[in-house]
Amino acid sequence: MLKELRQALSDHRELVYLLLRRYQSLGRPFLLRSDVKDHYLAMLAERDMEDEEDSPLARLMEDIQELAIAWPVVALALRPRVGRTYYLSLHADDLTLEPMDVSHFLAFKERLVIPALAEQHPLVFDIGAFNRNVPRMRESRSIGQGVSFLNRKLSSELFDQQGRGLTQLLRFLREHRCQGEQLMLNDRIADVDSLRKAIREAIRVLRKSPAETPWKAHAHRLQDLGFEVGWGGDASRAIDTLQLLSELLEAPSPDTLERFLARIPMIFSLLILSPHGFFGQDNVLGRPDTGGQVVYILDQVRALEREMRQRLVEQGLDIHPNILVVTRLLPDAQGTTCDQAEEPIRGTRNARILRVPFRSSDGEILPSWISRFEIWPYLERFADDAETRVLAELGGRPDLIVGNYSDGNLVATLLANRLHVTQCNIAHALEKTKYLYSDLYWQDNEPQYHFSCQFTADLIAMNAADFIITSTFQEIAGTDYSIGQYESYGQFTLPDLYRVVNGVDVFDPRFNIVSPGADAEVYYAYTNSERRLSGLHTELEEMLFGGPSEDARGVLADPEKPVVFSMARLDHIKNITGLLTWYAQNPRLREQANLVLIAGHVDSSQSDDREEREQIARMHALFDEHGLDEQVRWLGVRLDKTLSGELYRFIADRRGIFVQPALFEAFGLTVIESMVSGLPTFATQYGGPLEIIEHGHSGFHIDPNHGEQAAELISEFFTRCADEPDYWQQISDAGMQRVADRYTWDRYAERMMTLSRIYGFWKYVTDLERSETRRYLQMFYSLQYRRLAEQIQGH
Ligand code: UDP
Ligand code: LCN
Repeated sequence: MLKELRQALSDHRELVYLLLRRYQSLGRPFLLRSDVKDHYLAMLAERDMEDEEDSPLARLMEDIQELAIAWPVVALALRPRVGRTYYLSLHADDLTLEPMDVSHFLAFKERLVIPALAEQHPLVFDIGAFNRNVPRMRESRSIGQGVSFLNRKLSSELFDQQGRGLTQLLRFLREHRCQGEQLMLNDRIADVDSLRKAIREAIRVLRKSPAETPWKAHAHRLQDLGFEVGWGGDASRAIDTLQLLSELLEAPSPDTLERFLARIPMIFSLLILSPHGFFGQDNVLGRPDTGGQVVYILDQVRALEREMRQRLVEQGLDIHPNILVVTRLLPDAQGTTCDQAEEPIRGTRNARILRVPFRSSDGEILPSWISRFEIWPYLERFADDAETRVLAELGGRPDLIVGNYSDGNLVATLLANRLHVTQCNIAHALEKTKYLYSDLYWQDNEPQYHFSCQFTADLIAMNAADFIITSTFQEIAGTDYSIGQYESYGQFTLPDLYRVVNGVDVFDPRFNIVSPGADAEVYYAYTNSERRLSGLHTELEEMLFGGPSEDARGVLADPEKPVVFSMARLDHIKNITGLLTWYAQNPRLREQANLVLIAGHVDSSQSDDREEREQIARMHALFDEHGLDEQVRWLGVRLDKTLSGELYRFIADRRGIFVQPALFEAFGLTVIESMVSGLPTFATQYGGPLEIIEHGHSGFHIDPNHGEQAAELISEFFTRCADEPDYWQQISDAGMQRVADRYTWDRYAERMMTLSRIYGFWKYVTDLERSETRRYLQMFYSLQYRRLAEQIQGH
């Protein structure tokens, strides 16, 4: 490989040298993939040369993910395939190319940021040293399919270890209890051979009666044999479960193992953590820091409760699942319910939100909302208080703890550690890749964002989790061209703080892609006439096409035109102002369609968020500058779900479209909501929508950095719709189908419950081996995280 690259450099000496000079002349120490490639292609064009796609030089240029320049030395990060990066140094004078180890590469970058580093031998974080015995996947395509890999691994181990694996399984089956009652196996079965015999006997007993005979009818006899409740509600289900176990004892296969573990009643109570922000059921969407995460969790809880209940019934247990969502109590709740200590979750039997206040170091309760970037000093005390509250509420520990976002995942780590419970992380959005150079220039961002704390919390929580759920593949490992959100934690440095040579490995089997859905009660096809909420249409008509109103700007002069619709929080990253600019600057599109935007507030005095106020000012400036008041309607309102559900459909009735113009979108719930409603959807190519939508089939990708092209694509779509009457329908149908196939909460809940059992078993069999990792992470927490959190002012 290296030989080939050296040959390529020597074959193109002049070109490479001039190219390096060109990079240097840009005067920037770091260049991204796009800069490197653009200048390379420009140089070829200037010299009338073709890019020979398969030549070693072209491949090298294609693989460069990043360049760092300390002239005459250039350090290169090459990423030839997803999840694999290696480093080289290239000397511009003689074009010598040498491999560089990751630590040297990071040190090289550190010196470019801070030439006089105070600490020449910084703290190095290396989790790899602890993961030697953890099985790793090898193929990029396996990333995010951790559970399949683990099933293969576990099933072969059950067989391999001269019976040790099966004995572990037997012990595991004796572990299960609920409310003091023994489940599955009692200690009458001493070893695997007795288990085999007992299974045969139990099946014989159960077969004597009709399939639907309840377990209770045979409970005494089966208990004598060693079996407790949990195998199935009736004889047929119990026989089936016993046969699965028998198959496992005979010849374990990954599929049988998964099906068997999926049936074990292990999860009765669930703790979900989402500490920051306004977490409630009404009037919270669109507030700073609350958006998709709140929607996601509430829908998730409903789906999980259904799934948990169904599984318990099938296994013959009369137990109500218990789900708690623990969040922050906000005394200054601004008209929401966030000041209430407890709130039942609608659409569930027994799930509720518990709210625990943030307290400062002197024990004072924090009254007001603070941004997610400021909350780090409060989390440890929050975890302590939450623990007491949860234990009292559940009468014991939960069976699974699910963290959400960086803060929730850190609290989940603290609690799962103390309570010895399986931990699942959900990131929703990792901030690291959202902000360019947020690691290298962390010190510049520290006063505003405290990324040092957040990234430290992320590293700890990622490595502590038993399993991690992501919404997309790209969240873990990016694409061929861009690095994944988790992948970006693999190797990085916070100059003058610490260096990470192995932060997280995307080939780790703990990663699983389990995508969320859109609430099927609320978001469904515009064609579903029986369920349409036509009673809302007058209100929607007035909202979109009505006259002036205090929370709107713009009155649409021609309501007959189709609507280009977007709805999001008014954050910089959501780029609603970008969409307004593209529309404003494309006369053909302005002619073809109206633009309707639901975002933020029209009156900036109603916003207490600095970033939102900036965006509001920009919106007004664009309206003024481009004279948009007759073609654009901007609504500064927060819609409840029922209304927004009908709104998507209302716009679909009028052959409109939805646009998601974000600079980056981790997943994008609005994208699947609009698609399932039947709106042709145009969404950013940066992040989740790249996977959700198949370009040109179930919607379209747009590049938010090339707004004029995006506007052209949208305009082209309307032109084509005018020429081909079926075109709108075609894209609309394919979008609805895509969501039905891939993004549903039923599927999510089924996967999540299966994963929690398999990883629970995995944790059980590997627990001892992982104590070193736990200790390392605890040390990092105590010595690094706590210090950084304490430095945040005002706590
Ligand atoms: N949403 C809403 N009303 C609003 C603004 C947003 O119901 O006024 C909902 C929207 O329907 C979606 C969620 O908030 O369910 C936003 O989630 P998404 O994943 O698109 O973005 P996030 O805000 O999490 O970045
Ligand atoms: C956070 C985001 O930024 C969105 O992209 C996701 O859809 C949302 O959380 C739910 O996971």
